[in-house]
Amino acid sequence: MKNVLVIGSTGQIGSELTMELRRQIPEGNIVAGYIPGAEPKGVLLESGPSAVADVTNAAQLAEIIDKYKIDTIYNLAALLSAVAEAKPLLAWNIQMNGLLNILEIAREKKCAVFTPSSIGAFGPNTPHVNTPQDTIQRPKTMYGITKVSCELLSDYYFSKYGVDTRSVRFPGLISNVTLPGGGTTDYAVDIYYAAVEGRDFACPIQAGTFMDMMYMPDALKACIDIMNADPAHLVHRNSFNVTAMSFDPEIIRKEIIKHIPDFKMHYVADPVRQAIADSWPDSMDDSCARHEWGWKPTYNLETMTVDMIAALRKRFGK
Ligand code: AKB
Repeated sequence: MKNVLVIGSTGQIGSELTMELRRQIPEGNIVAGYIPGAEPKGVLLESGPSAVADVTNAAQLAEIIDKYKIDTIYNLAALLSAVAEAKPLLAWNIQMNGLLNILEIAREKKCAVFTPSSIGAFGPNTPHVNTPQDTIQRPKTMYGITKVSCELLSDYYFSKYGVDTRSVRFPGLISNVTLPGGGTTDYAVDIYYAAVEGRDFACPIQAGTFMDMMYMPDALKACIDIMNADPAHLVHRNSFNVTAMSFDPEIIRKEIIKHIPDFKMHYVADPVRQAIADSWPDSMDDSCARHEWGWKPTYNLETMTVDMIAALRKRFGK
C-alpha cells in the first residue's frame, strides 16, 4: 500500500483514516476523495491531495487512480442504517452501483479494495450471541441487504478476477473527531457529547439492547492491518467479524457516571432504530480475524470512556 484513494474521506471513518495513512505512509499519495458539499477542511485539506470522487462516476474515479498511481482504494461511501431505511434507492445506488464501479476499475487498474461491512449484514435469524464468522445472513433492512451483497460481490471479484478485495464487519464505531450520521449505534457516541456538555441524554435504544462496539483507534488499526495482512494466511476475505466490546445503554451510562456523577439519561422511543438494533447480534465471535491476520483491539469500555471524556472535555473546555 503506497498510493491510496480514500473515498468518503470527510466521513466518520474517512476523516481519521486519511490522516492516519498520511502519518504512516509519508512518501505516498494519500488522496482525500469527497463529494461536493462535503469538502475536506483544515488539516485534512492541507496535509495532502484531495479530489472529487463520486462513486457513481466511474470516469472520475479512473482519472484519479491514473493521476495519483493509486494501488489501494478505501471505499467508505455509504448511507448508514437508519438513513438507508429512509432512502433505500439512494442507499442501493451508492452502496451497490458505487462498489461495482470501483471493482471494475480495480480489475482494470490492479488496485486492492477495502469496503467495510457491518454487524448490519446479519439479521433476525442469525445466532445473536457469539455470532459466528460463517452463519445465516438474511438481514431485513436495505442497509443490511447492501452490506451482504457487497461482501458477495467483493468475494466474486476476488475469485473470478483476482481483485485483492478485503473487508471487516464493523460494529458501532465511537469517536471524538467526526460524528456519525444516521446510524443505529450513534447513541453510543452522542451519549458522551451529552455527558461532557452537561446535557440530559435522550437515549433512542432501550435498556437491555446489546450491540458490539469499537473505539475509532482500533477501527483504524483494523482498516490498515487487514490490507497489510499476508494474503497466504487469509482463509476469509469479505468479510471478517471484528469487535472490541458489547454493552447496552445502562452499562455505558454507569461507566460514564463513574466520571460524571450527575449525568442523567432517559429513554425515548425510536421504533426504526430499535427494530434494527433488535435484529443485530448482541456480540460477535471475531476469532477468525484474530487467527488469520492478528486482530486484537486495544480499548475496552473503561479505557475508551476515559479517553473519550478527556478528549471531549479538552475540545469543549469543560
Ligand atoms: C450503523 O449503526 O448504521 C453503523 C453500523 C453498525 O454499521 N454504525
